[in-house]
Amino acid sequence: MQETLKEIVNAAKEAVAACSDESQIENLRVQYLGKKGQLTALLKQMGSLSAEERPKVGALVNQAKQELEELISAKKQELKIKAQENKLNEETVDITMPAKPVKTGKLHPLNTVLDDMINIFQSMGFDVVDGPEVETDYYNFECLNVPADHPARDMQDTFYLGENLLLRTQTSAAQIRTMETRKPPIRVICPGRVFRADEVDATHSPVFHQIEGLVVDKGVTMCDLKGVLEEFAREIYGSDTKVKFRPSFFPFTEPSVEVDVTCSECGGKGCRVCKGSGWIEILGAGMVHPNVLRSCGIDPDVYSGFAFGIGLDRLTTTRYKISDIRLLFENDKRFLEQF
Ligand code: 2U9
Repeated sequence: MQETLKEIVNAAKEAVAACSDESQIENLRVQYLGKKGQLTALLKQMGSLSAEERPKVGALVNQAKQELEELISAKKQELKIKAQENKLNEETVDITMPAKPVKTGKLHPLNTVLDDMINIFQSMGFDVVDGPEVETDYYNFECLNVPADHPARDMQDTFYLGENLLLRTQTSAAQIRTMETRKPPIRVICPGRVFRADEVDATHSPVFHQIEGLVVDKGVTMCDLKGVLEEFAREIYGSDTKVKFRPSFFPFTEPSVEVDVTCSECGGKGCRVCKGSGWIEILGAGMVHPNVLRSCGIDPDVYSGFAFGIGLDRLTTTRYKISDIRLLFENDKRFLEQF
């Protein structure tokens, strides 16, 4: 029996030494040490030995069993480490390989210009306020001193959603709400999408963008309006830009002005862009009408204010020399990737 034991142990040692993968070593463990394994079988034969031999052989078998257990578990560990190393080697990243190009998104040109404008007004102390695109007739027209028979209130010019609901034609309502909820001093700009029932062509779209501004405080005058708008124009078009204020009319401001800047294309000499005049109109503005202040609960005898409205789309098309406003809304990647 001792001979058999020696043979089994030697064969097992050889097999373990030759073993090269984890499943093979597990098979060997079962073959030698498992319930039906060769060493277990040997232990079962102990009954046939004499009482004198039994403890001696038993001790030898157990010793052999422990030796094989240790051998197999050491081999298992060794194979596991080897397998891990192989896996790591196979998965090595070649850091010299050129990376796959990452496609980055870009800001829409309208947003680039909008961000610039927000920065300019924020640097002058303006807050940015927002408002709904669906408005009531009251906030869009009535509160702004737009009379019932004004052409802007016509179905031909405004998108009505119901008797009293409409798509806002300007962002002024957000500023009305600001006046209703905040006490002066108020300094806000309100950028956003606005809607008018215009025919679509190269310079008109039924959806476009505005930035309106409002300042209300004690002692606000036309001088403040000129100072703020001149600063804005010079920041946008360059420090040598000249600014011209022409009298105009809006129901919500009195007096009202339209503001022109020297054409950035020709420097004021006259060219195709400014149609030979040397000037480009960029915005409308004025002193907030006393009726508008009154309808928001602000006493026009104590407070005064100025307001302005700037069309973002035209500012963007002139800055980037975009020939057709429709390009801003079509979201054609070939167009957008140029900015
Ligand atoms: C309040 C009171 C008055 C906003 C103003 C304009 C003049 C104006 C146009 C510019 C180009 C519209 O997009 S556009 O076609 N806007 O000329 N907007 S004054 O006046 C306000 C605003 C809010 C409470």
